[in-house]
Amino acid sequence: MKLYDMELSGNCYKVRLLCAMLGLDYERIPISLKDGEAETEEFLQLNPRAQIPVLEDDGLVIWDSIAILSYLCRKQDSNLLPTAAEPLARVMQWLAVSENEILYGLARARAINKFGRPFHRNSTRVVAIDALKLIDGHLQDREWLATDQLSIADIACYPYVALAHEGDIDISRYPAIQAWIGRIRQQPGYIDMPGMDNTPLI
Ligand SMILES: N[C@@H](CCC(=O)N[C@@H](CS)C(=O)NCC(=O)O)C(=O)O
Repeated sequence: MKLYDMELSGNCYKVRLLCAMLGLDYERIPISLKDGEAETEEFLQLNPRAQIPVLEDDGLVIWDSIAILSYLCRKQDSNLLPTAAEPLARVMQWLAVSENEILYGLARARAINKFGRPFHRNSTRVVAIDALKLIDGHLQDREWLATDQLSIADIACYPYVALAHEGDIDISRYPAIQAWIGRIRQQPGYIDMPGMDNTPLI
């Protein structure tokens, strides 16, 4: 398998983290967004959205981190993506949060600071805080987001929460989130990405 990837991308890291947890080997193809490498004719053949991550598996091309996480889980028959109706729906709920509140809040707050992206700081911050309150409230009496065990819902929501400080968003007033981050980091196969050694934890 080939992963079109960027070290500092939280979305790419979701795939790297799942592969590490599942013990999957793959080749990393680095893509530089700032050099326009996702906008070349060749790359647009892989992903017309001009985004990473993209996975290539024996001629099959899959773009979008959620699609890649789902593909790999089903291919490996992993219970990180359950198949029964209710737990599957619970995972989908939190994948939706990862692509909405977390993307428009936490990920964009970070992208302003880290990549100079032209998003609106204050409105981004409001959504980021909403995301943290939602997740912290949900985790008050739960260990994991979707079910009673780790799933790709946790893997998809985790990176931009754990990198919130890079967008000047403080997670230290959300102890349930901090405890959840600690649990994820104890999972077999867990790997970090740059910036995660500075996540404020209890
Ligand atoms: N929903 C997509 C979002 C992917 C995405 O936005 N990737 C960023 C890097 S983290 C990207 O490629 N952005 C293109 C750009 O900034 O030009 C996913 O989860 O894969």
